Amino acid sequence: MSELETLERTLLADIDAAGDEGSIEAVRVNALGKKGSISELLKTLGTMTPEERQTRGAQINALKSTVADAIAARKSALKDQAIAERLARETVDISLPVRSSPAERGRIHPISQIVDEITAIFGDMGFSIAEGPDIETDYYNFTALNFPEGHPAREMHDTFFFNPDEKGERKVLRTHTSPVQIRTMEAQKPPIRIIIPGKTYRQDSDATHSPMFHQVEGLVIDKAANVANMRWVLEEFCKAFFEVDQVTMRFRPSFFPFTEPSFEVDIQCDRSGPIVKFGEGTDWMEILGCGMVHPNVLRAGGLDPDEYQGFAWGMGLDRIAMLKYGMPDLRDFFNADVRWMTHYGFRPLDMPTLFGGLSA
Ligand code: 2NL
Repeated sequence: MSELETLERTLLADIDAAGDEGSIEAVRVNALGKKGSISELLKTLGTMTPEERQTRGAQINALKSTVADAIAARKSALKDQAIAERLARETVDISLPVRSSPAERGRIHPISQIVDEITAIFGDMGFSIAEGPDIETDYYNFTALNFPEGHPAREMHDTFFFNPDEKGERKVLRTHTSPVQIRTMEAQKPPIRIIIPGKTYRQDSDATHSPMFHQVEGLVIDKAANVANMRWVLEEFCKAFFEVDQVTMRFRPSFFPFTEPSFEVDIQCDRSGPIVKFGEGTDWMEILGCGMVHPNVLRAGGLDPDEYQGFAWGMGLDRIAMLKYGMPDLRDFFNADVRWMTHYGFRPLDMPTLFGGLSA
């Protein structure tokens, strides 16, 4: 075997054996670099006779290009291999389940859900929401609402009183949301159409009473607002809220200091089965109280009873929520037990709307 053939075999074997881009570069420098084996051979061409140069020169150049091609091919193969390895190493398994977002896991409390539902219904009828403080003066909680000074009704509300201040005034935790109506009448001109959802407080605690509970009250004041308008508003509300096409309502005469006449309202239902059904059956269930706003209350709100009249109503939310969503004990509402919330809570992105369904 000629000396050139031996060199070619050795170099091609080195190229084959080079396992990464660093070793193939070393092979290239050894063969084709300034002092490489092939470069040294090319330098000998000058010492040859023209005939010798013709045959030997062609052989050396052929060797050079064979080796250069082999190096280039090996380099590109090594590069492809490196990319393939990196791609394999860095793959992401997109089929792995991701952790759910807070918006997926969080839950809306049934009371908040009920308030959102009621807001959607009355909002659709043109009502706005009014709010006020939980700590009230005796005036806004009682006097302005036609509870006479020293009247037993003030005690009947099982009121939480604060210690008297330096002027002897006793603040209270509001026993109903009605003070907000008085504040609204003082602040804005009729026509008034508002609902007031909020926390209320009375000294009472058992399976169906909590010392902090929730109410929604409503108030309409206009020049000719009347009992027929009130019936319509409350009937539309009940149909939308209980998600039935038909309800039968019963208005029984009652007494509240702030309305005259006053009514307690029952809706027809069927309680023979495991769940209460509305709009059918032979039972009645009390759901709210209402009436025409007492002239003294209009006066307290700065309105002339000879010019304006209005109607108002109030309902407890907690009992209604227990009923609508089948929750047996009111005290669980306020225990902040995440298992209870997971079971009874609502998904935050399922907002109640009249067109999309309230509690769907
Ligand atoms: C009930 C009954 C009611 C009102 C609340 C009201 C407020 C003003 C004037 C007149 Cl400022 N009335 N609110 C009227 C009738 C009944 O609540 O059983 N609530 C749980």
